[in-house]
Amino acid sequence: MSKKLTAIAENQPAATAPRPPHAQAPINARLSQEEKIELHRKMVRIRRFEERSLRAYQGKKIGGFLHLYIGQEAVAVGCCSLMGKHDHVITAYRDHGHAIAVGMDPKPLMAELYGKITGCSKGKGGSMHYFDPSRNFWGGHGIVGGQIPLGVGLAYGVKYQGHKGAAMAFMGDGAVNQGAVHEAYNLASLWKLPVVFVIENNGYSMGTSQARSSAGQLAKRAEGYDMPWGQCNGHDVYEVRACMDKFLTLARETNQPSTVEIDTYRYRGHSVADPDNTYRSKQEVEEYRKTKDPIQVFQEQLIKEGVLDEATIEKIDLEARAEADHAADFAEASPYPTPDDIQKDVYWEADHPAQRKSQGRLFFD
Ligand SMILES: Cc1ncc(C[n+]2csc(CCOP(=O)(O)OP(=O)(O)O)c2C)c(N)n1
Ligand SMILES: [Mg+2]
Repeated sequence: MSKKLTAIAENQPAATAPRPPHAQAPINARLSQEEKIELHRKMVRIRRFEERSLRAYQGKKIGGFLHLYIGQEAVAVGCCSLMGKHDHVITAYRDHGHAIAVGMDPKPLMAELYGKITGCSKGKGGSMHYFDPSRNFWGGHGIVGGQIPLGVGLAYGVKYQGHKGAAMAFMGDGAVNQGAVHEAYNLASLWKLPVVFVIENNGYSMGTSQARSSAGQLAKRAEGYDMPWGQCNGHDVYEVRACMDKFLTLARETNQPSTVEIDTYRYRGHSVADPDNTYRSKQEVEEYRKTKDPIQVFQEQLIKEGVLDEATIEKIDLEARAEADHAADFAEASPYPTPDDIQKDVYWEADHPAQRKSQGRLFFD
């Protein structure tokens, strides 16, 4: 039995469990009703966007990889809702949730999946390479753990420029054994850089459970680098915010890096083309859907608080579905890049030859 299923068996279902005090944490207690609804709306928008992208994939409009974030929405939404002007985000290839959470428009996101020129990476990146520097969102990276040293670089930049901010460097549970992650931990601690390493522990890396691949409590490895660490339940957006607020504040105020492990779960296969019935049972997935779904959990909480009612929930859902459909229509109607576009926006120096400073041959001269 996986660690995840054991955890469920030990807990009561979310609907009947006593509410943790996270709703009363200062960072949550000061949310307005509209801000609480916005957290809910963002999670619904992510889910409907991804469901629509899955239908497009099945209709052969999208090819290659499509790593869905369904089930993990509270993590990206909770973390990104805490961002200030000088905070930054970088993540791995399961990046749709983070992109919508930082405020990217779904139209260029869907167009990117379709490989169209109107995509956020001009159709050259696809699902794994969403990017929006204007929102301090630095991708979307396909090499497991490869984004983590870059996250340290973002934190270095924040400190160097004298800003009060922090970088959140997201990774999956499968990334924690990568050497680059440990090199990044080491430098972050040594140089006192304002970065929070966020492990989204969804229990699996492709088809191998965390229990079979990684020893010990994942975030606790931070202790070896003199960094504080935390762990929280990623099915509850309030808990994610309460936990991350503590570590982001530490980074912004004292340049203290840290690692936070957030327990979560994905309902779909690793990528949509992958088999999903060889390494976990259908019952396990169903159990999560029924008892821990982050949208359901938060919806019930907001109904209890008198913030949401059935009519508003339905309206939010209809709007999210319409938004996803419009994004697909936009993607469908957009043109593909031309062969002439293939060398554009790849290397800055190739696009700006007059300002080039380096010597030697560019890759595609
Ligand atoms: C360096 C490297 N090794 C292997 C792969 C192939 N690969 C892609 S995703 C993945 C599993 C990663 O799992 P995890 O970090 O838990 O992320 P999740 O898919 O659960 O979000 C692997 C091994 C890769 N992309 N990069
Ligand atoms: Mg994983």
